[in-house]
Amino acid sequence: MRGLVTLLEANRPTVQADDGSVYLCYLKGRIKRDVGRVMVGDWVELEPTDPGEARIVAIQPRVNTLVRPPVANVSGLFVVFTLAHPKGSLELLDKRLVAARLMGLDAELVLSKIDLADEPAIETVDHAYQGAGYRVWRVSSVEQVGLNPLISQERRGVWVLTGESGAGKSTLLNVIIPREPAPTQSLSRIGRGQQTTRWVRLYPFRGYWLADSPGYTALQAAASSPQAIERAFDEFRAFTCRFKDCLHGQEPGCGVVEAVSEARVAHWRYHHYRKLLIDWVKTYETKRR
Ligand SMILES: Nc1nc2c(ncn2[C@@H]2O[C@H](COP(=O)(O)OP(=O)(O)O)[C@@H](O)[C@H]2O)c(=O)[nH]1
Ligand SMILES: [Mg+2]
Ligand SMILES: [Zn+2]
Repeated sequence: MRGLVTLLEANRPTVQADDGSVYLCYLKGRIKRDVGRVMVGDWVELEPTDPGEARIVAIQPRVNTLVRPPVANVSGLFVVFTLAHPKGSLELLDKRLVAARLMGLDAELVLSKIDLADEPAIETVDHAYQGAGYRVWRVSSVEQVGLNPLISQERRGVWVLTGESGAGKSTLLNVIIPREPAPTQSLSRIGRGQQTTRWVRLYPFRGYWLADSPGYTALQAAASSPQAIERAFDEFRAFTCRFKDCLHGQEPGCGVVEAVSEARVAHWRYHHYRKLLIDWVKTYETKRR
């Protein structure tokens, strides 16, 4: 039978089979040698051995893998971002969104802790990212505001909560999936690189899977070209440049630069775009040397 690895605790995979039954599994022989470690998110073939136990006999090829948290076959990301307490970095946010795009993942923006943030600041960020083509959800997990629209949205596959430490990921998960609570960070510990969630675990949720991830999440994806970075900024599509391959720098007749000057594109998004391009060129030149 087929199943999904939902937890890998102390190297023993827990698998939920298609019929909903759950098995604590082990790997044996060739599979163990050839494939090595399974990952949370792997689709596997299993053979029940004892009640509640099964042997994994095959692992299906992975579509993609995240390293932090370690999850395979990811469909989408909730990028959790807070404007207050502690205020998140818009640059890190944009880097995450670009990395998601380069990996071909869906991404939705969760503006968290809206009970603590200024309304105009929330509005500015919400507007910018909706304009960039993202679904934006404004939530307060503590006051339980805005959660219904977020959870009612139809999704498929495995979705991972990502974002800076202290953004409110674990708190959000605790309110939308009632269960034994994932540990949240006391505010005094934020920023010390504390790992409060130990194992990645997938929870079945409204027709898809939600990953509870370790405290520190990161996305790494290298762009193959400057154009790949440019394409990750959807809001640029609305403007026309004189040159078809315009990268919106010093080129004459650039519609994007004009849009930035008219505040029709968020200035920080443009600024981060240019930084990513410059970083890309630096990396490229280092590699060529
Ligand atoms: N006021 C308020 N505090 C929140 C909210 N969500 C999370 N927090 C607090 O922010 C801190 C960090 O949250 P946590 O979920 O651990 O962040 P994580 O590192 O992203 O998992 C905790 O002290 C939470 O209680 C919220 O909606 N409103
Ligand atoms: Mg957490
Ligand atoms: Zn341009």
